[in-house]
Amino acid sequence: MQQNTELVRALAAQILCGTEPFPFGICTFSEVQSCLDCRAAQRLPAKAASVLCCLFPYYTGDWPQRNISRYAMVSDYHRIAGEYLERFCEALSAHFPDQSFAWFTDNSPIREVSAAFHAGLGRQGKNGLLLHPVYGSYVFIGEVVTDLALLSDRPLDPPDCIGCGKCQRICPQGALQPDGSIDLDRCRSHITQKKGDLSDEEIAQIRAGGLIWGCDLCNDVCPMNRDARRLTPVPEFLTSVQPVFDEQLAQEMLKDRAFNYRGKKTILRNIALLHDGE
Ligand code: B12
Ligand code: SF4
Ligand code: SF4
Repeated sequence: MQQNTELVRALAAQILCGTEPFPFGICTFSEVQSCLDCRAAQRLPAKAASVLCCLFPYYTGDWPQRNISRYAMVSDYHRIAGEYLERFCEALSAHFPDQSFAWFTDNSPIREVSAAFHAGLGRQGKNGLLLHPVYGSYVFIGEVVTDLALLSDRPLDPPDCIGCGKCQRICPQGALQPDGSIDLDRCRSHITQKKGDLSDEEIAQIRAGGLIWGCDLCNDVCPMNRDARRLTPVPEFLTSVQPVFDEQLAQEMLKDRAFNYRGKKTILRNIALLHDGE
C-alpha cells in the first residue's frame, strides 16, 4: 500500500501542477459524507476505497471593478479542473490497469468540503467553505474516487476558522445558520443562479450585490483569507480573467464560464436587472 500511495502522490505532483503543485491529499471513501446526487453516484467505482482530493486555487487579484464573483471571472472550473483530473485518471489507469478511477468536481456524489477536510487540505469555516492554510477559501475542489486502497492523510489541526463570525454577520440576509447549514432562499449566490422569474425581494438582492453571478462576501470578509490572497498557480485561470461582463461578452464567453450550466437566459436576466436598476 505504501508503494502504491507514493506512486499516486508522484503522479499527482507531476500532473496536478501549474506554476507550483496544486494542494493534494488522500482520504478513505468511508470517511466522506453521504451521496448528494444520485445520477453522479452511478459513476462511482463499485468498491470505492479512496478519494484523491485536489484543490484548484482561483484567486487572480483584487479586481474591485468586477461585476461578477471571483469564481466566475475565470474559465469554467468544471472544464479546467476536469481536464487536469482526466489526465490524472489516464495516468493512474496506465499504472493500475485493474483498478477503476472516476473524477468529479462540483457535480459530485460526495460533499467535497468534507472530502478535502478528511484529506488534510484544510478545515470548514462557519461560512461552510473549506479554508486552506495557504490559499484560504479561494479554492475549487475536485476529486478522483477509486477502488485502489491507499494510505490516508490526516485532517489538519485546528484552527483555520477562528470563529469570529464575520462571515455570518456580513451575509446580507443571514443565510449562514449557527449549525453551519445554509438557508438557500436567503443566499445571494443561490438567487443569482435561480431560473425564471424572481420575486421583488430577490431582484432587490441582486441589485444590492451588484454582481451578475455569485456572491463573494463571506469569502472576502474572512480573516483567514487576508494573508491567503496568493495568486492561483493554475495558468488557465490567470490567463482567462474577465472581470466585467455585458450582454455581448456574456453570450460570446458563455461556453467558457461557470454560469453556462444555467443557460443564456439566466445570466442575461441578471445583467438586465443590474442595468435597469442603474
Ligand atoms: C449546492 C452548492 C451550492 C449552493 C448551496 C451551498 C451550501 N453550502 O449548501 C449555493 C448555490 C448557495 C452555493 C454557493 C456557493 N458555492 Co457551492 N456548492 C454546492 C455543492 C454543489 C453542493 C454543496 C451541498 O449541497 N452540500 C450539502 C449540504 C448539506 O452541506 P453543507 O451546507 O455544508 O451542510 C453541512 C454542514 O453544515 C456540515 N458540517 C459538518 N461539520 C461541520 C463543521 C463546521 C465548522 C461547519 C460550518 C459545518 C459542518 O453539516 C451539514 C450537513 O452535512 C458543492 C460541491 C459539492 N459536491 O460538495 C459546491 C461548493 C461547496 N461550492 C463552492 C463555491 C466556490 C461556492 C461559492 C463561494 C460561489 C460564489 N462565489 O458564489 C458560494 C458560497 C456560498 C456558501 N457560503 O456556501 C465550492 C466551495 C469551495 C470551498 N473552498 O469550500 C464547492 C465545493 C464547489 C467546488 N467543487 O469547488 N453552492
Ligand atoms: S455567498 Fe453571500 S449570500 Fe450566500 S452565504 Fe455567503 S455572504 Fe451570504
Ligand atoms: S469569517 Fe471568521 S467565522 Fe467565518 S469562516 Fe472566516 S474565520 Fe471562520
